[in-house]
This record gives sequence, structure tokens and C-alpha cells, in this order.
Amino acid sequence: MSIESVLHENRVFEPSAEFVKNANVSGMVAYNQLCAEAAADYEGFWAKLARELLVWNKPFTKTLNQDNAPFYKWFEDGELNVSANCLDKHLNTIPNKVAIIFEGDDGNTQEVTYKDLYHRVCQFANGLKKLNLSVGDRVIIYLPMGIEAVVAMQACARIGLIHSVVFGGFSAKSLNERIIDAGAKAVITSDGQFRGGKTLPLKSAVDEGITMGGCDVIEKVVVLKKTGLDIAWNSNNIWWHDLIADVTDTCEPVMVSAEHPLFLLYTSGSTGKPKGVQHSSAGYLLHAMNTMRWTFDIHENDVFWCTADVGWITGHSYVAYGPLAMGATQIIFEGIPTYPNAGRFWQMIEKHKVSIFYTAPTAIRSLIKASETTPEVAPKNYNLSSLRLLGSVGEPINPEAWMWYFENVGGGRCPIADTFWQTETGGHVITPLPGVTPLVPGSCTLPFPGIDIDVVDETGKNVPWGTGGLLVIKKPWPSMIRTIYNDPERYKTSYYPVDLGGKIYLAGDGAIRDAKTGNFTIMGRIDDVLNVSGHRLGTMEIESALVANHLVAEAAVVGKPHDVKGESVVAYVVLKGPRPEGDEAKKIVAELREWVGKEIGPIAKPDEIRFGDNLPKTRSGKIMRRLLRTLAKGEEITSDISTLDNPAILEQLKEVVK
Ligand code: 6R9
Repeated sequence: MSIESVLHENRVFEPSAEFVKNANVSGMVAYNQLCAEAAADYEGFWAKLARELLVWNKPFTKTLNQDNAPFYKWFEDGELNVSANCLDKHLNTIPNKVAIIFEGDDGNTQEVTYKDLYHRVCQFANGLKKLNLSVGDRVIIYLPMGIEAVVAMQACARIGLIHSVVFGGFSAKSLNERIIDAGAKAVITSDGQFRGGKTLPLKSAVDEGITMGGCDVIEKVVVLKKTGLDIAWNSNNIWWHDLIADVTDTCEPVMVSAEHPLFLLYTSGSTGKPKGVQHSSAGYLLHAMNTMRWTFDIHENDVFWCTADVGWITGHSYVAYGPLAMGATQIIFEGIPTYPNAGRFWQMIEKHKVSIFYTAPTAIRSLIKASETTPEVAPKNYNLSSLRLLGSVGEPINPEAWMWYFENVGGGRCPIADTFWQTETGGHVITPLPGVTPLVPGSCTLPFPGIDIDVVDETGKNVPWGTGGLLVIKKPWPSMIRTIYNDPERYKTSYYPVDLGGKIYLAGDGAIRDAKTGNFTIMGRIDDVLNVSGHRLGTMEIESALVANHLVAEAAVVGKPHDVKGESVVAYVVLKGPRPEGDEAKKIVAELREWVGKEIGPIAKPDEIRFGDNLPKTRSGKIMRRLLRTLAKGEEITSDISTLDNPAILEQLKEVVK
């Protein structure tokens, strides 16, 4: 997206008077008041919310402990259980309210009430208890989108197990690395999954991942029978239905400290292996709830649909935890937006009378394309009048896509919450509030109340509005990352770098605030992290995968703007043998793409591979990525290349293997 186009954006959409009137945060005055409360008494602001929104078994007396900064602790002497806050709490008030409407790939639906879900979670938790797992043990969840994925997460939370969900699109190798890093004792998976009309394997990746070695800690693999696909069976495997056959469907929640880790979620960083982002119980849940309330303006009769998979943070905060803790009715969808056709999302919104819809720009852009080529699947063919609020997440939304979403899906009447946040922030940190904020296409607008977010220069000093810089959060907040599992040093250096004084959180994105309104526009990652279809991928991760192939001597990976995916992956590769040409080059490209799919997952496969006898390097041997990015875009290099050791190489690297 061109930053210029957002900075010169002068369309402004005010919330309607009716929306303002009924909203949970009603009007700019109310918003300013919340921000002022947080500024006047920061800890008091959060303590009040934590008392109001969470059910505590033992109330906390201390709000924030900064003794061992940046390892902050929130509400640390309080005790609660997250699953009890999502389920038990509702048993007396809304037991028969529908918690989840599940729609399968094939269009069949299933409804689960809060009471049903409570019993299913309790029963599965009782099953897990038989597996010799104790509070604090790690459990990997590798399941397709579905009720069971939420049941598994909630069941772990119920008995103090720390889950780590691995997205079903990640490979056996990725699974293996996460099992080892987390020291997981059990894996919960399914025989297979349904996607886009196909039955695909899943458990086979678990088997393969475990046999790659280093997974001796795994004691059990629990297998959900989902598809009936033939699978290999090992002595430590147990069917989900057998595990719960002889247990009751009530289970006392285990009370844990507010700071007890609720989950680890692996995400890409700029260097090395993915990092296990560790979240807390109380602070995390608090923000998931409060953002449901203020950003999504959740009301009793809403039908909420967040399309994210539970393998990502969005599916944690806005599928598995936030909506349940708020007692909302939500949709969970197993399939893909293009099956049986690209009208699926709109058809489902119509069918289930969805009122709040939250998805990613990449999905919107692909559906724009689809409705241009196949007008029958355009949103106008569906009754979308149930919608009252839209959301966007995962990457910057370009103004054109924003306008299309606003007009074609939201009928010009639904505010769009362009929510900026990260795996590490736990929930929204910059976002419009729908009954408050004048919307500007392409801008995520203003800080969520209580989040002290700003833009600074390389030394940590504030830059004036209108000047670009680094996005930082200046005070700790309850739902923040607590550490990188197994690597506290990396937590400090990645997020609290000494250059910025060591006391402010560095988000890793560039940003600029509008000179007049203070609205934020995100300018993209400042590190070597790519955002492909809203998924974070480290360039180093893909490079390591490539050089692990026996043919490859060296590789450099950069991102290139892509009109649907946001960014696409371009890899520059030097082989151990001679630079390949013609069919030979094509064959190796296919092999390397397949290889990266196996090493990381299909989402990381390079869209383009280019071969050179070498890579452009400075005389000191540093790869000049800046040049590689220019070449990837097909642009001429106009910058200074006098420090380049081997300029002749640039010609070779212009050539795309087709
Ligand atoms: C929630 C999530 C985080 C990175 C983040 C930024 C990008 C997310 C955005 C956005 C512009 C938005 N990002 N939301 N950029 N506008 N509304 O996506 O978490 O997977 O950890 O990615 O995504 O670059 O740093 P995660």
C-alpha cells in the first residue's frame, strides 16, 4: 500500500448518531474520559477493569509489579481460572444461549449452548487428567477449526495446562520444533480435516514430526475422529472418544495465579527460530474481554464472527476466549472463503444473521477480485442487512479495499474497526471504537484506552506528529507478552532494546501519526519479518529452510508487494552447482518450493525463485537486501552501489524463472 495515499486520504466517516447512542463507549467525550482516567491513575484504571470484568477466586491486592522489568507482573497475588471465566460464570445466567454456531466445510451446522460447551470442556478436561499431566505442563494442539479446537484449549485452561496451538498449515518439521521448544508432553490432533471439499490428512504430520526426533517427552497423542481417514496407529495414541468415554462431564476448575501462563504461541521474528510468545491468564483475558466490549461493542443479541483460525493469535483472543468470556454467540467456520464459491462468507452472514464480522484484508482483496470476475458471488447478491459492524486485522488495509468493504459489505452503514495489534500485545492496541472514532480509510486511527502507544526515533525520543518513526508502547499493559519461552534474553533484546532506553516496548512496525488528528498509519515492519496474507514469516526462517536443502549454497529472501496477499516471498538462491537455466531451473524451483513447504508450511513457499552465481554483497560480505527488494519489484537500481563487491551479479538476479 502506498503510505502517501493514506496520508493524503481526506475522506472521513463519522459514526451515526444511532450507533453512538447505543455503543458501549458512546462518543468522543467518553473516549477522552477513559484515556484521561488511565493517564491520571494508570494502575487504578486497569485494576478497576480487572475487578469489573474478571471473576476472581482470590482477589488481587497488587496491580502491577515492575521489580524485574521488563518482566512485568499484573494482578499477581490474585487467583482465578480462565475457563471458569468463560463458561461457569454463565451457567446461572445464560445456560441455554448459543455459544457457538459451527458451520462445516460441507455447510452443515451445529449449535452448542453455553451449558453444552461447559460440559464438553469439563469432560475433555477430565479425560486429559488421566494422562499424567500436571499444572504447567505444555500440550500441543494441532486441530482443524472446529468446536473441538476450542474445547481442547478451554479444557487445558481449566486444569492449568499450557496449550500451544500449531496452525494446521504448518509442516511436520515446524511441529517438531515447537514440540521440542515447548517440551510438550501431549499432542491433541485429528485424523484429518475437511477443507474446500477435500479430505486432508493431519495426524500423519504429527507422526512424522515426532519421528524426526527429540520428542521423547511426548507421552500421549490424543486423536479426534473427524474424517474417518485411515491413519497409522502407535502405542501412545488414544482416541478422543475413548479418553472421555468413562469420565463425568463436570470438572472443578483449577485455580491458578493471575500470572500463570495460559498459552504459548509461536510466531516469527527477524532472526532464528520462531519464538514462543508466552501469555498470562488474567491480564490476557482481561484485554480480550475489554476489546470485545469496546472495539466490537458486543451486545447481548449480537452474532459475532471472527474468521481467524485458532492457530493464530486472532483466533485465540477473538474465538477461543474473548467471545466466550463475554457470553456472546459466535460463528466458527471449518472451511475456506472460496468453497463452494467465493460468496461463502456473504452467504454465511446472511444465513446466520451475523452482526459483527471480523476478517483480514487479504481475504477482502481476494473476494474483491472474485466478485469482479464472477459477479454472482458479489456481496450485493446476499442479504447482509444483519451486519452492524466490521473489523479488519493482520496487515494494513489499503484505502481501496477499505472503501469496497465499507460500501459493498457494510452497505455504507457499518463502521470498520481496523484493529492494529500483534501476537505479543494479546489484543487490540490501536483501533477505532465504533461509537467514537471518525474513520479514515487505511488508518487504524487512535490508541485503545489505557494503551500508551506512540512513535519515537531511533533513540527513543518522541517524534512530532506528521513524522514517521518506530511504533512503541511506553507503559506495560495487562495483556502483554510475558517472555519468550526458554529465551528471556531474546525477549529483552527483541522488545526492550537498550537503544531505546530499555524501558519501552518496540513493536517492530514503522508508523506515522497524522499531523492534525493524531491518527496512526502503520507503515509496515521495520525488521526482516514479512506479512504474507496476514501471516508473519521471518525471512531468516525461509533462508535457513532453503540452505538446508542439499542443492543450495546460499539464499536471501525478501518481500515484494502483492495485490492480494499484501506481500509475496521472493528468494534469491545460489546453488552449490552451476547456475541452472531453462527446464533445469524450473525443476529446481519446483523442488525448492516443495522443500520449503515441508520445512515450514505451504504459506512460506517462495512465489518466485531467482538464481545467481552469487548474491550482491558489500566488500565486508553483507548481503545488500535493499537491492534485492528493488530487483524483486522489477525496478531499476538507482541508488549508490559503489560499496557493492560484485555488481555484475545484479543482471542475473533480474531473471525470474517462469
Ligand atoms: C493480530 C496479528 C502482527 C503484525 C504487526 C503488523 C501487522 C496487524 C494490522 C497490521 C497494519 C493492522 N498488522 N494488524 N498492520 N494494520 N490493522 O496480526 O498478529 O500475526 O503477530 O502480526 O501484523 O505488522 O506487527 P501477528
